[in-house]
Amino acid sequence: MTEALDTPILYNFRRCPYAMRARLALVSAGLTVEVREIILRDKPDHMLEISPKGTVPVLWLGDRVIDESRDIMDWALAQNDPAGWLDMPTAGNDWIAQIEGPFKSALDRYKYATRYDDVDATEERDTARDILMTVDAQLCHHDWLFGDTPCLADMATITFVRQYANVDRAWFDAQPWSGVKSWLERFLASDQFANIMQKYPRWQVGDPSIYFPDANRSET
Ligand SMILES: N[C@@H](CCC(=O)N[C@@H](CS)C(=O)NCC(=O)O)C(=O)O
Repeated sequence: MTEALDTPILYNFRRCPYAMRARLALVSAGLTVEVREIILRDKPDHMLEISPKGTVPVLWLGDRVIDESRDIMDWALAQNDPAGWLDMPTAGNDWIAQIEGPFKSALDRYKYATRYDDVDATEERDTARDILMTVDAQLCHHDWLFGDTPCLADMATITFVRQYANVDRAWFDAQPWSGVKSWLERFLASDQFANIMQKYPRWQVGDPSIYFPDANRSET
């Protein structure tokens, strides 16, 4: 019988939008984890042992594995939610479902069109754009999706919007959606984003523990 770890272990990949949103929730909940940075083409044996599906993020609690980013967010915020991210209207869950489903599907086909048969990248780009445009007006009225502060619906989705914007930054910047653009800019300029994007060396068996968030950084 394995026991709960004092400090959970996070198998992580810095640029993965799923891992990014998990880290955002861990920071917001004030939790510390041991971070093990991986590379996707050579995953650690222990990570695959505890989560054979082989996606990041994976949170290892010692007596339990959480290997879906949304579940990591929910687990973290259930313990501590000082910023009130869970306080959101039901439309927040609808928005998260839109982004995780049709938006992400179109984003992958837009970004990696050559990996799919018979995909028109421009059509996929525009499908995703139409989804973003449904929230542009509300983001013109306030800084975050449902008010002046971010909630789970912002933080569970904005890392995918960042990925979308980066496929063709010049095209994204030329679009007329001022609400969505300022939402993303606000996030990219935030301390939270800086905090989750610090770099960690690739983890190898036997390495000393490295913690996330970095104590020195999180005090700033
Ligand atoms: N549903 C999963 C998806 C995670 C996911 O697909 N992560 C990608 C990286 S962004 C991954 O690990 N892919 C496996 C691979 O490329 O080998 C979650 O929410 O955690």
